[in-house]
Amino acid sequence: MQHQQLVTIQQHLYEEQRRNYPQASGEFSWLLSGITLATKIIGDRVRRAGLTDILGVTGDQNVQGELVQKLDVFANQALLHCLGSRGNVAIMASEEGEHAIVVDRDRKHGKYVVVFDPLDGSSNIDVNVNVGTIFSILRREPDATGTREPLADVLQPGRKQLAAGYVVYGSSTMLVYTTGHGVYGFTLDPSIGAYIISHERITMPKQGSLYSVNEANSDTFPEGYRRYLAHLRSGEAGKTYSSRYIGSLVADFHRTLLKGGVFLYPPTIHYPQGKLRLMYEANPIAFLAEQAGGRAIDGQGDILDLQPTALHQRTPLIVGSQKEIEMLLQFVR
Ligand code: P6P
Repeated sequence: MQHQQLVTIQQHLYEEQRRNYPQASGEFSWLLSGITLATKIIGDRVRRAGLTDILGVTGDQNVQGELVQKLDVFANQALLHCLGSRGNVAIMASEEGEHAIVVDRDRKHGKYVVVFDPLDGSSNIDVNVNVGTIFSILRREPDATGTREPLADVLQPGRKQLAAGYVVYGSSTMLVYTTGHGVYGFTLDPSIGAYIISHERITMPKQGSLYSVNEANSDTFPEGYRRYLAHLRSGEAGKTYSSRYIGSLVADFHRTLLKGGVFLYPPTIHYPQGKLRLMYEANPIAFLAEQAGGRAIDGQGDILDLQPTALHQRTPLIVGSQKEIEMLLQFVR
């Protein structure tokens, strides 16, 4: 690679900040670097997951004498450690923790709330399928009364996100993020341990030719979803659709972001409210989709307009190209 193209994520963040927030303090970039550090630590462990077994785990200790933890516990601790030491994070909420963690910072310094799924799809690791880390960054609004509960700082609609992104641990480790000025992709160069820009301004095609859903549930989808999928399969939508489903949200969305089409997890008999979590799956994914020119809905309205009521609440999620979402609304709304 010619070195003049070697744009690291730190350089990109600096340039983005100078372009869009010239008065910014740099605190936000400092916060994001905590996330990128954690994901490098997580990625290293995910890559070695198989080896941990081969190298002989004796009880809870592996050959390096490290305590072998469930990878999602490890990923959670990596994020809590890297973010907790960033100084400007006031509240952290994780898929792994029942309650949000309040880091004792006054509102002047503790400006940010970070919500994350440390290792989404972790059950797929055993079969070497891509997994991912998903994160969402919110501002901790000023509170003149001094009485606002931490959870109220967390339960903000997705439209209030300052930034969102994911890291997909796949054939390469890729970080995709947005701060509201477009979607950018970075690929980790393990030889130098840096995320290098690989996808400038990712935009989702207006229509794709793939749909992504767990067909095993389709008999229990509401009827409008079943008719919609039959419509896509029929060719009446002007395209011959094919089906792709990995069963790991970050991997299924990453493909949809780049190729277009639609990913959907509708209401099912087991998950009448949908399976995916609003705060740390649907909201960050929806922010990225909209920033890339796509759309994300819950079957009625936009995901980003939903007012959360609980940290781990679930929602139906249909996300993808404008055309496929527009068609779905004709069948479901
Ligand atoms: P199902 C993984 O467990 C996950 O939370 C998402 O990553 C994924 O999209 C979904 O569940 C898959 O669910 O019911 O199709 O196995």
